[in-house]
Amino acid sequence: MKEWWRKAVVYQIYPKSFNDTTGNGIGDIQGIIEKLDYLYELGVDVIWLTPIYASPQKDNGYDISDYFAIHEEYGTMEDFERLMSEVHKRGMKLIMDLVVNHTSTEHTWFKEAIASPSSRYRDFYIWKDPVDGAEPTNWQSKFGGNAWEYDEKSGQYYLHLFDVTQADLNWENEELRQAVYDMMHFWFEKGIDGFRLDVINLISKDQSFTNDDKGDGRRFYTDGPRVHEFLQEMNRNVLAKYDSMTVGEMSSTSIEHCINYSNPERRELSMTFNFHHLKVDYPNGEKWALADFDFQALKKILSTWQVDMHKGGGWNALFWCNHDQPRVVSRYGNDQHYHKKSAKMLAATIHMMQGTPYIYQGEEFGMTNPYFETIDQYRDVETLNYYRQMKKEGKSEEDVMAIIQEKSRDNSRTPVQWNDQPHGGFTKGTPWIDVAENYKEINAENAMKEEESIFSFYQQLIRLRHELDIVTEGVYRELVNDHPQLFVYERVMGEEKLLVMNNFYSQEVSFEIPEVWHHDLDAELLLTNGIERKLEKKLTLSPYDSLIFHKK
Ligand code: TEU
Repeated sequence: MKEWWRKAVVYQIYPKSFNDTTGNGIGDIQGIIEKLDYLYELGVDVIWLTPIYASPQKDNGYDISDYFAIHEEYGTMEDFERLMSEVHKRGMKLIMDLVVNHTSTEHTWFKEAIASPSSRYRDFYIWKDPVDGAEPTNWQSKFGGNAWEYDEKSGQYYLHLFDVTQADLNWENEELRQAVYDMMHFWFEKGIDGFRLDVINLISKDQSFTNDDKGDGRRFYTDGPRVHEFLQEMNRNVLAKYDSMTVGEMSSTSIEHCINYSNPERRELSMTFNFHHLKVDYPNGEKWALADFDFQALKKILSTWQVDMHKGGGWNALFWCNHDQPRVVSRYGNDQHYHKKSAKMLAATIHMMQGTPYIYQGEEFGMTNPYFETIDQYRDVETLNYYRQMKKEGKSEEDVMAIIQEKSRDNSRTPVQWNDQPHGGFTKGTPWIDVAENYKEINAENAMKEEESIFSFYQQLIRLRHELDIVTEGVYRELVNDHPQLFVYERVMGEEKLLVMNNFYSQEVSFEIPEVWHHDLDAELLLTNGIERKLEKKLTLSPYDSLIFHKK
């Protein structure tokens, strides 16, 4: 029996924006419980909750102050236990977010560490003396600015690769590692089914702590020297004892490393997220700038990861959206003129690949970027930092806002649009962040009523994955590789084959299907977002058409 998670589809919940039952404008655990039947109907197998632990919420929960407590605004431990049992009752599974590259500076470990350099917790974090009276290295925080913060009292700096309130943990310290494993046991003993591991490939830092004369420092801690050793230790100590699934979030990683993280023989993690396919609209690698997405690069990256991970026995997490990314229909699709059509096409593109697909809340009915007009509608710490930075560099308000509208992490953090009631039915109060204006048309209730909705298309994609082994196991091959507007691939398992054809543009296109399919014109059409038709040697695809054929 292959691992259960190979056939699973995961649904990601960002609790703060999911469903508010108290009227305080912030989503809560009870709100999740109320929507479990909806998720069951969608057909997903696993729910991933982004952090719900006690937190000052400087980074919406990725700054944890107590790993053993539930953030008050979300509810209580009893609420959490009820959620878990309601999830399990429906035959679904629940995974939590494990954020152990850093803690909040409000965590008692850090408070003791900063209060007294002789505390046993001092070494749980990374402290360095100044060099020439300044920061120990030139490493940059992912949220802008230098990654070191000075502590007057001890005259040392501590490292924070993210916000200044997110202090990096020192994984060289064995006691710290043991404390992390104990905490993981606590949650597994409660009955959770696994973890999504936040920026887990950053936990092992090169101990020389040298200046990066070529970059921002990432080469000194990305897939660092002891990361595989640490994950194997975590596996031996914790993961191997439970029938769990784990997905590592890998920042700026490589295929070679991801094979090592996820090949079962290595006993590290079940699968990995990488982000290379979500950087094809970064001009010269720069996130805070605008460019059309590079379609050829997108295909090449996705295809290379399909082929090479398979060869190396690794396992991909498949996704377009999460709480850090703009909405894909606004990004690689067309939310103005082909909203439904392009949302479905994008879904089909990754759901027919090998790996475990992730659906981010609202994606299943095509939520879009909100296109907020003023900076005070944005909440995200990274967005606000870069707003200030770009203004300081002399960019105009108009240019800065145009960039933020496309790039901000808040694009995915607006409230889930449940219906056409005020604030999209998310809250009876005032939401912590505005709902997108299009909630009256684009909402879950409408999608459930319509016959050919994006929601029902996702249901069908999920069903195909559950029913057909070829979707999980078939060998992937890209076809007509350099076509300027089509992404075509096949999956092959023995005699059985799938042909997946997607038009990524709003121009109609005629083309001759790959020769290897010329003898399989009796293949059955499994699913399309357009007009039903037979497979023919010459096909015409309408704007954003997606076609999936099956040859048994
Ligand atoms: O994100 C890690 C990460 O590097 C990015 O996705 C980051 O948000 C992006 O590079 C900024 O441009 C994870 C979490 O998903 C994110 O929400 C947290 O803020 C971050 O870690 C710190 O815990």
